[in-house]
Amino acid sequence: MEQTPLALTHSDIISLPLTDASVWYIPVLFSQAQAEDYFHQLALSGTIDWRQEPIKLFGRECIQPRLTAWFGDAEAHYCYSGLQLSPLPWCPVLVEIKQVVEQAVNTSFNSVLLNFYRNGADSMGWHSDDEPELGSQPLIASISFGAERDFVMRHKQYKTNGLKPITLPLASGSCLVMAGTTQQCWQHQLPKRSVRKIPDGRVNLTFRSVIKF
Ligand SMILES: O=C(O)CCC(=O)C(=O)O
Ligand SMILES: [Mn+2]
Repeated sequence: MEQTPLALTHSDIISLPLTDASVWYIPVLFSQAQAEDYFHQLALSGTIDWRQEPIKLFGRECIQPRLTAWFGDAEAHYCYSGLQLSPLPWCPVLVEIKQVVEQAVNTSFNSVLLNFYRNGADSMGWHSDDEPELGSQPLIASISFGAERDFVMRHKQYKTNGLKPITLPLASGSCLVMAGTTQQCWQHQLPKRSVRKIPDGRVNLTFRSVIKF
């Protein structure tokens, strides 16, 4: 098996052959029953105080097309799309998920950004997770529970280097790891889809480590 930063217990790691990026996909980190249970706990049980934050996009104030929540160690402050986020303290369900993820990817995290896409109409636009507080080569582990959604990646120089965007359908219970130069050289998005095609919700958790300045 190719050298990865991940724990070697996962025989089903798919390494994506991308130029200027280190990306791995673990289709089944959580069983379907666990993933369904976590989706219910996070999205439907009232455990998470979901917010729909206003953000600044190209100088204009907009409402995010999804719900979010930010948890982490007390010092893990984060600035994201012009929002200054102070983390909520870890709750038991997130600690439980974090332990599984940390063991699988052999890395510890001090924060997690939660996104709740209520159906296909909710989305996230093109961006890189390249905020200075994540460091220059962050390792980000992204967990999905609920409806499968397409995750699309494009190289920042795709217009001139001929590299094609790639689309990864992220399954419920899966883990996508982005590391190395991925955030420097690539962007990603979660495009909008029709509600008829995707009537159900999806919760995404991106575990990150904020450098404490
Ligand atoms: O929902 C996803 O899979 C992507 C989330 C993401 O890119 C982010 O939180 O920065
Ligand atoms: Mn991102």
